[in-house]
Amino acid sequence: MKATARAHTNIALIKYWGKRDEEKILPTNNSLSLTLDGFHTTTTVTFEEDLTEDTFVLDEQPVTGEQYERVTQYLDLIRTYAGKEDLFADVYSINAVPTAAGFASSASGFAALAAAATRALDLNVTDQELSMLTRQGSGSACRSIYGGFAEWEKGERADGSDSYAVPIVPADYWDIRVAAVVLSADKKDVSSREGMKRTVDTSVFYQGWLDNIPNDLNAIKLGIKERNFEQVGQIAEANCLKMHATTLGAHPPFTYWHDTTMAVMQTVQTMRANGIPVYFTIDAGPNVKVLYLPEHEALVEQTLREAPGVSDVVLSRAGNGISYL
Ligand code: 2P0
Repeated sequence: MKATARAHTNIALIKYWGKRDEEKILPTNNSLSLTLDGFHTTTTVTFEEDLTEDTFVLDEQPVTGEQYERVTQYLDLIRTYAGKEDLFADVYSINAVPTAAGFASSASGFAALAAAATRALDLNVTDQELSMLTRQGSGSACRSIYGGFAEWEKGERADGSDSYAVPIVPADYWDIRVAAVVLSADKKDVSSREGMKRTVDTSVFYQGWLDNIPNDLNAIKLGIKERNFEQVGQIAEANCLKMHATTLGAHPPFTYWHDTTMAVMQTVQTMRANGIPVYFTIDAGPNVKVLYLPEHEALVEQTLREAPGVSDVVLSRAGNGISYL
């Protein structure tokens, strides 16, 4: 009862920002992402009759505490789903997500864990079922089941049975690229979980965020289908700014931006004014991700490296969905 799965992280172009059910991880709005090939997690799950508890080894180090609890609680969910409550597992993970690149490893981590655990238990799940199971580990992870562009449908039902991601176009549909601009390796002040909860509960701008989502989604999906880079970039950048605006309207107010974040945003806008089509997006942290086309790679990388406060630039292409090794 052993299986190994690999999943890649993803970057949201229409952000997931808010939950309607925190326990089941059900979102208030649909989101849309691009899976990236540069960053992945490979996880082997081995269920054995004679184990008396779960073990979790990450990058050759045994994991305890909160991180271990999150994995073992997630395995409880899979065990319940499989009707095998008494079966424990060894979980062995390797993260090829440069932590300094500012990508949350929870997306690739939970997608690989869900895929390996269900395969190890011989559960015949569809991609949709796997996405639904993955969602319950970490929301954004449910989009990493697929390569290329994927949309997480928020669903309406209270039990979450209609809340999962669906593929939009595969990784080879369009060679669109992302530069991760590394500014700070500091631990963030407000975690994404806490930040989105505070925003939903208190932000005077939250309703405006929700009201705009359908327009942004329709426009970006049309842009993707037509491979219209300007349209996709403009919508992604504007959607990111709207998400971050909600944090300023929260109580107490907060922002994920540093002065260096704004300097990179300005660098991107200056490149654009000079005729290079580039757009930024920012998640729940200070680092900036820049969307660009292959023909501008050298110039984009060099310009970003020279921007104030930049410590590294990591380039990535569109990546594939779950694979089993
Ligand atoms: C996203 N983020 O769509 C958004 C944009 C951060 C900003 O998904 O609580 O780690 O595990 O469901 O998935 C980060 O949140 O949160 C996130 P949980 P998750 O990528």
